[in-house]
Amino acid sequence: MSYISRRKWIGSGLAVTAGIGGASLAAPIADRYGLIPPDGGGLFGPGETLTYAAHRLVTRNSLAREFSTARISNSPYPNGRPPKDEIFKLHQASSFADWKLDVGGMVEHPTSFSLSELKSFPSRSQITQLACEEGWSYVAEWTGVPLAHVLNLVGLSPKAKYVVYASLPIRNATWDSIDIDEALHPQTLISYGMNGNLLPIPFGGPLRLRVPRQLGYKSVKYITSLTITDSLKGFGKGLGSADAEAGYSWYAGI
Ligand SMILES: Nc1nc2c(c(=O)[nH]1)N[C@H]1C(S)=C(S)[C@@H](COP(=O)(O)O)O[C@H]1N2
Ligand SMILES: [Mo]
Repeated sequence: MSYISRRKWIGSGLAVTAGIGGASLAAPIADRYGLIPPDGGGLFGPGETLTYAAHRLVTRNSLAREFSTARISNSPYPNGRPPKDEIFKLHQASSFADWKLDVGGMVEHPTSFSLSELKSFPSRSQITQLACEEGWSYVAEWTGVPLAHVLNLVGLSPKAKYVVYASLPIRNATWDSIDIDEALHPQTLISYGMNGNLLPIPFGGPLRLRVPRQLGYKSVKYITSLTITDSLKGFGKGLGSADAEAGYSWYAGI
């Protein structure tokens, strides 16, 4: 038994509990570990709680699959059109020289990073799959600075639980959030490169959060802000993301 960690036993216990008595019985266990997701209430709440808590207890440090260069998709599909908004076009005209990523909230040093600063930090490249909840996917190489690096630079408060991220306010702006486990995971990138080039605008250039362990909608394009918080209650309807407000799962682990 020694080779199976206590966390894994608790995770298996959660799954067994759900099998016998329905997902709602998992909630008290999840609560004890601080693993109730922001959309853990309502009709689908027990299922959301079970999925999130079981993933976090059992596969917290697992890696998203990485592929060989041979598997990179020839024609990746950009979901949505490039922004036509005037404010975006102005940024584009100046090659995004004034694009900023504001990092604030529960950090010691709130900081506004320029693109060139972000590009000067240690980078990581990884070939992963982006999978949309609608059923299509593609494989590409993403390059960027690990979100963990930037969070360490600004000094995360020990109370921090979530990172909320949002697009520039344009027509197809959106916002989402991830927990600190996902934020500090080495494959979670603030991404500015794709397949060896600058990240193309249709794919979220100049800056996109790339969260390869979760469905495509968590990889928000055109990001300009990160807000670190201990609660998602003050953001929108309190469900943790625009997609959760539209009826999708906040936790979209794959
Ligand atoms: N700003 C912004 N980011 C977004 C979206 C969006 O509509 N606006 N769509 C999301 C969804 S639903 C998916 S599946 C992926 C698609 O990524 P792709 O355009 O690289 O295919 O982007 C995500 N990021
Ligand atoms: Mo999607």
